[in-house]
Amino acid sequence: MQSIIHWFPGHMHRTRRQLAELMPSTDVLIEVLDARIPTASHNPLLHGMRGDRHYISVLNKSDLAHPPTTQAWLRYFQTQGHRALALCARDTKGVRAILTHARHMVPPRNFRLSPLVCLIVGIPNTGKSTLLNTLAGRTVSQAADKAAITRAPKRIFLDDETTIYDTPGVLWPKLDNQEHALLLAATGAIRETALDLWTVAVGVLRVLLRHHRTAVEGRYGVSGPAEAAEEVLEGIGRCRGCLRAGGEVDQEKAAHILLSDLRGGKLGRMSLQFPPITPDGVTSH
Ligand SMILES: Nc1nc2c(ncn2[C@@H]2O[C@H](COP(=O)(O)OP(=O)(O)OP(=O)(O)O)[C@@H](O)[C@H]2O)c(=O)[nH]1
Ligand SMILES: [Mg+2]
Repeated sequence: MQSIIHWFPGHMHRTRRQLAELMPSTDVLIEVLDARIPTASHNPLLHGMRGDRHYISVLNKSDLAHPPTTQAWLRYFQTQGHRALALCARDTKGVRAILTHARHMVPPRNFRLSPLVCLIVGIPNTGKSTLLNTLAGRTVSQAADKAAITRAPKRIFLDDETTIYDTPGVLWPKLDNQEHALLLAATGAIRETALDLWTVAVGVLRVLLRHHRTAVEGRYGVSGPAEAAEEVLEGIGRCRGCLRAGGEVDQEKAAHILLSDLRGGKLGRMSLQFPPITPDGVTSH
Protein backbone atom coordinates (compact mmCIF):
# COMPACT_ATOMS: atom_id res chain seq x y z
CA MET A 1 0.00 0.00 0.00
CA GLN A 2 1.23 3.50 -0.76
CA SER A 3 2.54 5.29 2.32
CA ILE A 4 0.02 7.97 3.32
CA ILE A 5 1.33 9.28 6.61
CA HIS A 6 4.65 10.51 7.99
CA TRP A 7 4.67 12.45 11.22
CA PHE A 8 7.49 12.49 13.75
CA PRO A 9 8.01 16.09 14.87
CA GLY A 10 11.20 17.14 16.66
CA HIS A 11 9.82 17.08 20.18
CA MET A 12 9.12 13.34 19.79
CA HIS A 13 12.86 12.69 19.25
CA ARG A 14 13.51 14.65 22.44
CA THR A 15 10.76 12.80 24.34
CA ARG A 16 12.22 9.47 23.30
CA ARG A 17 15.50 10.45 24.93
CA GLN A 18 13.71 11.77 28.03
CA LEU A 19 11.72 8.53 28.39
CA ALA A 20 14.95 6.54 28.22
CA GLU A 21 16.39 8.75 30.98
CA LEU A 22 13.31 8.38 33.21
CA MET A 23 13.02 4.64 32.73
CA PRO A 24 15.64 3.47 35.29
CA SER A 25 13.86 5.23 38.17
CA THR A 26 10.40 4.05 37.06
CA ASP A 27 8.57 1.30 38.95
CA VAL A 28 5.53 0.97 36.72
CA LEU A 29 5.02 2.01 33.14
CA ILE A 30 1.41 2.94 32.36
CA GLU A 31 0.75 2.92 28.63
CA VAL A 32 -2.45 4.76 27.71
CA LEU A 33 -3.96 3.13 24.63
CA ASP A 34 -7.06 4.09 22.70
CA ALA A 35 -9.70 1.44 23.52
CA ARG A 36 -11.01 1.65 19.95
CA ILE A 37 -7.65 0.60 18.51
CA PRO A 38 -5.66 -1.23 21.21
CA THR A 39 -3.06 -2.69 18.87
CA ALA A 40 -2.56 0.27 16.56
CA SER A 41 -2.20 2.63 19.54
CA HIS A 42 0.52 0.58 21.21
CA ASN A 43 3.94 2.13 20.68
CA PRO A 44 6.41 -0.57 19.56
CA LEU A 45 9.35 1.60 20.69
CA LEU A 46 8.43 0.85 24.29
CA HIS A 47 9.49 -2.79 24.03
CA GLY A 48 13.12 -1.82 23.66
CA MET A 49 12.98 0.85 26.37
CA ARG A 50 11.00 -0.91 29.01
CA GLY A 51 13.28 -3.80 29.95
CA ASP A 52 11.62 -5.85 32.70
CA ARG A 53 9.78 -2.87 34.17
CA HIS A 54 6.20 -3.52 35.40
CA TYR A 55 3.70 -2.51 32.79
CA ILE A 56 -0.05 -1.76 32.69
CA SER A 57 -2.05 -1.07 29.53
CA VAL A 58 -4.93 1.33 29.98
CA LEU A 59 -7.63 1.07 27.33
CA ASN A 60 -8.81 4.65 27.63
CA LYS A 61 -11.76 6.33 25.93
CA SER A 62 -13.70 3.14 26.53
CA ASP A 63 -16.85 5.29 26.47
CA LEU A 64 -16.25 5.60 22.70
CA ALA A 65 -15.51 1.91 22.08
CA HIS A 66 -17.94 -0.99 21.55
CA PRO A 67 -18.30 -2.48 25.09
CA PRO A 68 -18.32 -6.22 24.19
CA THR A 69 -15.25 -5.71 22.02
CA THR A 70 -13.44 -3.92 24.84
CA GLN A 71 -14.31 -6.83 27.15
CA ALA A 72 -12.99 -9.26 24.54
CA TRP A 73 -9.73 -7.25 24.40
CA LEU A 74 -9.39 -7.41 28.19
CA ARG A 75 -9.88 -11.18 28.13
CA TYR A 76 -7.40 -11.47 25.29
CA PHE A 77 -4.76 -9.48 27.18
CA GLN A 78 -5.40 -11.63 30.22
CA THR A 79 -4.71 -14.79 28.20
CA GLN A 80 -1.43 -13.16 27.18
CA GLY A 81 -0.53 -12.65 30.86
CA HIS A 82 -0.70 -8.94 30.41
CA ARG A 83 -2.26 -6.47 32.88
CA ALA A 84 -4.89 -4.27 31.21
CA LEU A 85 -7.68 -2.00 32.43
CA ALA A 86 -10.45 -0.31 30.47
CA LEU A 87 -11.63 3.09 31.64
CA CYS A 88 -12.47 6.71 30.94
CA ALA A 89 -9.78 9.13 32.00
CA ARG A 90 -12.24 11.48 33.70
CA ASP A 91 -13.67 8.72 35.89
CA THR A 92 -11.91 9.09 39.23
CA LYS A 93 -12.75 5.62 40.51
CA GLY A 94 -11.50 3.85 37.39
CA VAL A 95 -8.36 5.93 37.27
CA ARG A 96 -7.48 5.35 40.90
CA ALA A 97 -7.71 1.59 40.28
CA ILE A 98 -4.57 1.95 38.14
CA LEU A 99 -2.60 3.01 41.20
CA THR A 100 -3.96 0.13 43.25
CA HIS A 101 -2.76 -2.28 40.57
CA ALA A 102 0.59 -0.52 40.29
CA ARG A 103 1.13 -0.76 44.06
CA HIS A 104 0.47 -4.48 44.03
CA MET A 105 2.85 -5.10 41.17
CA VAL A 106 6.00 -3.87 42.88
CA PRO A 107 7.66 -5.73 45.77
CA PRO A 108 6.57 -4.25 49.14
CA ARG A 109 8.75 -1.44 50.49
CA ASN A 110 8.40 1.70 52.57
CA PHE A 111 6.88 4.01 49.97
CA ARG A 112 7.31 7.00 52.28
CA LEU A 113 11.05 6.58 52.09
CA SER A 114 11.05 5.55 48.46
CA PRO A 115 7.87 6.64 46.64
CA LEU A 116 6.27 4.56 43.93
CA VAL A 117 7.21 6.09 40.56
CA CYS A 118 4.78 5.68 37.66
CA LEU A 119 5.44 6.91 34.14
CA ILE A 120 2.42 7.60 31.93
CA VAL A 121 3.30 7.07 28.29
CA GLY A 122 1.51 6.61 25.00
CA ILE A 123 0.90 7.94 21.55
CA PRO A 124 -0.58 11.46 21.14
CA ASN A 125 -4.13 12.31 22.17
CA THR A 126 -5.00 9.11 24.05
CA GLY A 127 -5.83 10.96 27.26
CA LYS A 128 -2.59 10.82 29.28
CA SER A 129 -2.84 14.36 30.62
CA THR A 130 -6.56 13.99 31.34
CA LEU A 131 -5.74 10.89 33.35
CA LEU A 132 -3.04 12.72 35.31
CA ASN A 133 -5.44 15.59 36.01
CA THR A 134 -8.06 13.16 37.30
CA LEU A 135 -5.50 11.54 39.57
CA ALA A 136 -4.38 14.93 40.85
CA GLY A 137 -7.97 16.19 41.26
CA ARG A 138 -7.04 19.45 39.47
CA THR A 139 -5.58 20.63 36.18
CA VAL A 140 -1.85 20.13 36.32
CA SER A 141 -1.26 19.28 32.69
CA GLN A 142 -2.97 20.90 29.70
CA ALA A 143 -5.32 18.53 27.85
CA ALA A 144 -7.06 19.16 24.55
CA ASP A 145 -8.43 17.31 21.57
CA LYS A 146 -5.38 17.90 19.39
CA ALA A 147 -2.40 15.61 18.94
CA ALA A 148 0.86 16.68 20.62
CA ILE A 149 -0.46 19.13 23.22
CA THR A 150 1.97 18.07 25.94
CA ARG A 151 5.51 19.02 24.92
CA ALA A 152 7.59 18.14 27.98
CA PRO A 153 7.38 15.60 30.82
CA LYS A 154 5.50 16.81 33.87
CA ARG A 155 6.13 15.38 37.33
CA ILE A 156 3.62 15.50 40.14
CA PHE A 157 3.92 14.30 43.70
CA LEU A 158 0.50 12.77 44.10
CA ASP A 159 1.00 12.14 47.81
CA ASP A 160 3.90 11.25 50.12
CA GLU A 161 4.11 7.83 48.56
CA THR A 162 3.48 8.29 44.86
CA THR A 163 5.19 10.25 42.09
CA ILE A 164 3.72 10.33 38.60
CA TYR A 165 5.00 11.64 35.30
CA ASP A 166 2.87 12.69 32.36
CA THR A 167 4.85 12.62 29.14
CA PRO A 168 4.31 13.92 25.60
CA GLY A 169 2.68 11.56 23.13
CA VAL A 170 5.23 9.74 21.00
CA LEU A 171 4.83 7.87 17.75
CA TRP A 172 7.62 6.06 15.97
CA PRO A 173 9.67 7.41 13.10
CA LYS A 174 8.41 5.03 10.44
CA LEU A 175 4.68 4.32 10.42
CA ASP A 176 5.22 1.41 8.09
CA ASN A 177 2.02 -0.44 9.02
CA GLN A 178 -0.24 1.78 6.97
CA GLU A 179 -3.39 0.11 8.24
CA HIS A 180 -2.41 1.12 11.76
CA ALA A 181 -1.36 4.56 10.58
CA LEU A 182 -4.78 5.03 9.08
CA LEU A 183 -6.51 4.12 12.35
CA LEU A 184 -4.21 6.47 14.26
CA ALA A 185 -5.04 9.26 11.85
CA ALA A 186 -8.77 8.55 12.00
CA THR A 187 -8.90 8.61 15.79
CA GLY A 188 -6.92 11.84 16.10
CA ALA A 189 -3.42 10.70 17.10
CA ILE A 190 -1.81 12.49 14.16
CA ARG A 191 -2.04 16.22 13.46
CA GLU A 192 -4.45 16.90 10.61
CA THR A 193 -1.91 19.07 8.82
CA ALA A 194 0.09 15.87 8.20
CA LEU A 195 -2.85 14.09 6.59
CA ASP A 196 -4.77 13.74 3.38
CA LEU A 197 -8.21 13.76 5.02
CA TRP A 198 -10.02 12.16 2.09
CA THR A 199 -7.67 9.14 2.02
CA VAL A 200 -7.99 8.72 5.78
CA ALA A 201 -11.78 9.05 5.73
CA VAL A 202 -12.19 6.57 2.87
CA GLY A 203 -9.87 4.12 4.64
CA VAL A 204 -11.70 4.28 7.95
CA LEU A 205 -15.09 4.19 6.26
CA ARG A 206 -14.00 0.89 4.71
CA VAL A 207 -13.48 -0.45 8.26
CA LEU A 208 -16.81 0.99 9.42
CA LEU A 209 -18.71 -0.52 6.51
CA ARG A 210 -17.17 -3.88 7.28
CA HIS A 211 -17.95 -3.88 11.02
CA HIS A 212 -20.53 -1.16 11.75
CA ARG A 213 -22.50 -0.77 8.54
CA THR A 214 -25.89 -0.24 10.19
CA ALA A 215 -24.49 2.64 12.24
CA VAL A 216 -23.25 4.34 9.08
CA GLU A 217 -26.57 3.80 7.38
CA GLY A 218 -28.47 4.97 10.45
CA ARG A 219 -26.59 8.24 10.67
CA TYR A 220 -26.28 9.19 7.01
CA GLY A 221 -28.92 7.16 5.21
CA VAL A 222 -26.20 6.00 2.82
CA SER A 223 -24.45 2.67 2.75
CA GLY A 224 -22.72 0.10 0.59
CA PRO A 225 -20.10 -2.62 0.74
CA ALA A 226 -16.67 -1.84 2.18
CA GLU A 227 -15.19 -1.96 -1.33
CA ALA A 228 -17.41 0.97 -2.31
CA ALA A 229 -16.24 3.22 0.55
CA GLU A 230 -15.24 6.03 -1.81
CA GLU A 231 -18.69 6.15 -3.43
CA VAL A 232 -20.38 5.93 0.00
CA LEU A 233 -18.32 8.88 1.26
CA GLU A 234 -19.26 10.85 -1.85
CA GLY A 235 -22.88 9.97 -1.01
CA ILE A 236 -22.44 11.18 2.57
CA GLY A 237 -21.00 14.44 1.24
CA ARG A 238 -23.93 14.87 -1.11
CA CYS A 239 -26.50 14.17 1.64
CA ARG A 240 -24.81 16.67 3.90
CA GLY A 241 -24.74 19.36 1.22
CA CYS A 242 -20.95 19.40 0.85
CA LEU A 243 -21.07 20.55 -2.76
CA ARG A 244 -18.87 22.85 -4.79
CA ALA A 245 -20.17 25.14 -7.51
CA GLY A 246 -21.08 22.80 -10.34
CA GLY A 247 -22.45 20.15 -7.98
CA GLU A 248 -19.21 18.26 -7.35
CA VAL A 249 -18.77 16.87 -3.82
CA ASP A 250 -16.34 18.84 -1.65
CA GLN A 251 -14.24 15.87 -0.60
CA GLU A 252 -12.44 17.62 2.23
CA LYS A 253 -15.69 18.70 3.86
CA ALA A 254 -17.22 15.24 3.48
CA ALA A 255 -14.12 13.66 5.02
CA HIS A 256 -14.22 16.15 7.85
CA ILE A 257 -17.85 15.33 8.67
CA LEU A 258 -17.16 11.60 8.88
CA LEU A 259 -13.98 11.97 10.94
CA SER A 260 -15.40 14.43 13.42
CA ASP A 261 -18.55 12.31 13.86
CA LEU A 262 -16.39 9.25 14.48
CA ARG A 263 -14.06 11.03 16.92
CA GLY A 264 -16.95 12.58 18.81
CA GLY A 265 -18.83 9.29 19.17
CA LYS A 266 -21.72 10.53 16.98
CA LEU A 267 -21.84 7.19 15.15
CA GLY A 268 -22.22 5.33 18.42
CA ARG A 269 -19.62 3.33 20.31
CA MET A 270 -17.23 1.97 17.71
CA SER A 271 -14.27 -0.35 17.96
CA LEU A 272 -11.99 -0.36 14.95
CA GLN A 273 -9.77 -3.28 15.94
CA PHE A 274 -10.74 -6.71 17.23
CA PRO A 275 -8.74 -9.21 19.25
CA PRO A 276 -7.53 -12.41 17.62
CA ILE A 277 -9.42 -15.58 18.41
CA THR A 278 -7.64 -17.47 21.18
CA PRO A 279 -7.87 -21.14 22.21
CA ASP A 280 -10.29 -20.29 25.05
CA GLY A 281 -12.74 -18.95 22.51
CA VAL A 282 -12.13 -15.24 22.87
CA THR A 283 -13.48 -13.95 19.65
CA SER A 284 -13.42 -10.83 17.60
CA HIS A 285 -16.78 -9.46 16.66
N1 LIG B 1 -14.50 10.52 25.24
C1 LIG B 1 -13.37 10.57 25.94
N2 LIG B 1 -12.50 11.57 25.71
C2 LIG B 1 -11.36 11.58 26.43
C3 LIG B 1 -11.05 10.60 27.40
N3 LIG B 1 -9.83 10.88 27.92
C4 LIG B 1 -9.41 12.00 27.30
N4 LIG B 1 -10.31 12.43 26.41
C5 LIG B 1 -10.21 13.59 25.52
O1 LIG B 1 -9.16 13.32 24.58
C6 LIG B 1 -8.50 14.53 24.24
C7 LIG B 1 -7.00 14.36 24.45
O2 LIG B 1 -6.75 14.30 25.83
P1 LIG B 1 -5.31 14.63 26.45
O3 LIG B 1 -5.38 14.28 27.89
O4 LIG B 1 -4.85 15.99 26.08
O5 LIG B 1 -4.44 13.56 25.66
P2 LIG B 1 -2.86 13.32 25.76
O6 LIG B 1 -2.65 11.87 25.63
O7 LIG B 1 -2.30 14.00 26.95
O8 LIG B 1 -2.39 14.05 24.41
P3 LIG B 1 -0.89 14.57 24.03
O9 LIG B 1 -0.39 15.40 25.16
O10 LIG B 1 -1.13 15.36 22.81
O11 LIG B 1 -0.09 13.35 23.78
C8 LIG B 1 -9.13 15.62 25.09
O12 LIG B 1 -10.11 16.28 24.31
C9 LIG B 1 -9.77 14.86 26.23
O13 LIG B 1 -10.88 15.53 26.80
C10 LIG B 1 -12.01 9.55 27.64
O14 LIG B 1 -11.85 8.64 28.45
N5 LIG B 1 -13.13 9.59 26.87
MG1 LIG C 1 -0.88 15.41 27.11
